[in-house]
Amino acid sequence: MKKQMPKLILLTGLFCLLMVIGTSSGSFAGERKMLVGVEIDDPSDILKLQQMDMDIATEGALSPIQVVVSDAELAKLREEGWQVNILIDDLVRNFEENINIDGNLGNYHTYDEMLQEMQQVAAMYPDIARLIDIGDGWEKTEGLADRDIWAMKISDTPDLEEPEEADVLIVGCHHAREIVTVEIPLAIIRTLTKLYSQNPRVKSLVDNREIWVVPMLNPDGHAYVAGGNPMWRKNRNTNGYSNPSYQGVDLNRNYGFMWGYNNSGSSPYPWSETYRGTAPFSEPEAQAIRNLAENHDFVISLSYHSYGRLFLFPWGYIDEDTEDHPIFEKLGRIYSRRNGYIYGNAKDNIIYNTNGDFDDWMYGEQTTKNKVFGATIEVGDTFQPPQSEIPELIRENLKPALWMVHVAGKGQDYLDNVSWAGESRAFKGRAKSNPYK
Ligand code: 0X9
Ligand code: CA
Ligand code: CA
Ligand code: ZN
Repeated sequence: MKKQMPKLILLTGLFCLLMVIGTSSGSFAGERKMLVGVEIDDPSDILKLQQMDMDIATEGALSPIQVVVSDAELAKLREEGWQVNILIDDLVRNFEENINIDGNLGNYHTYDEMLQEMQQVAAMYPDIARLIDIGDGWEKTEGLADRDIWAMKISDTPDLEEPEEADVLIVGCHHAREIVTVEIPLAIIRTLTKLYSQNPRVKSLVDNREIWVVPMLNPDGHAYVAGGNPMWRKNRNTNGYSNPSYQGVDLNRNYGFMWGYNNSGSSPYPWSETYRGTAPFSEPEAQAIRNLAENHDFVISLSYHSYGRLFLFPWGYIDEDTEDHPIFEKLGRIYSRRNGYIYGNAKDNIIYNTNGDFDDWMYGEQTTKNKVFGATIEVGDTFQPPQSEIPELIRENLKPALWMVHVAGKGQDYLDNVSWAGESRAFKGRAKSNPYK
């Protein structure tokens, strides 16, 4: 007995030491992250921030730019002469107090809550809804967790592929921390199924389209956020590292069109928030979308992100318009006519350049599949809105999303003759190519 005491103390001591090392070596476990506003004088300052590998939280070129920083990054910005204001001084504490109030994300859906709701909908509306497993999160491919990527197909005769019905794809949560982007696709699922028997317009959409809704493309990242890492963006691929600062691939940089075109629109380095992965479609989550898109004839796709109140479309990789620019602009005008979201592309300076993103591949890849009018919607205007704001954010995006589903089956003639009656007074419309003029 006497001999064992010191051993136990020694072991306990060693254990405590390991605990300390364990938390302090992880970049964020113990480290404070802040949300700050950085004043800029010119849109080119955004490129400078990108080159410093800053974690930019807002889009647009309007000052101030919101950035997620550690203490060291804040010091560096100030040293280099940037004007910086702290907006949220501890994002983890803010998350636990305002978002994760009950340990299961409050009214936001966790992965389990989402799956449960999708299972209920599929069971209640078997004539028009099919729940389909379209792939695995990275952790499942490694046997580390058991999360799947779930799609709901909504259409009449949902087991049949009906070529005369236009296909539409709606995806949420490429980025783990953008948790409100799970809620909008889920609301679309609820609306289409619940109102099918009561609302003739909804019935007509469901009967005449094949609508695929994937509320959570990044289930592992989302679970990591729910577990108390509110600023996690990427998937949970370890990239072969045990240090969390080197982990994760940005799923919205992993698509195979102009992948890695340059190093400002995506990063070759695993520690970056915009790490593009080792190869195009290296990640199982992006592969799931590739397989789905190559096996269906999507006409329009909507990818939900947050935040910025924007409707974005290609190109992302260069500052140029696509051949179909007039069509994209019309889609943007329709989407935003009531909610006042601003529409445009990287050339319009409302968004920084990206390469390997979902929209560019959806539209640009035209050999393994047809071209798809891929748009990204940046929901709302705060990073993780309090749960009380979820209904309003759903409301301002629900009808616009259903209009897109409608338009997908209508073709050019419809777009040429669409009526703009009822356009919002708050309508801000097309982005000015230089927001400073
Ligand atoms: O950086 C991104 O992936 C998106 N912004 S976010 O803050 N949610 O991360 C923007 C994607 C832009 N895509 C296009 N311009 N098509
Ligand atoms: Ca919840
Ligand atoms: Ca059908
Ligand atoms: Zn995003």
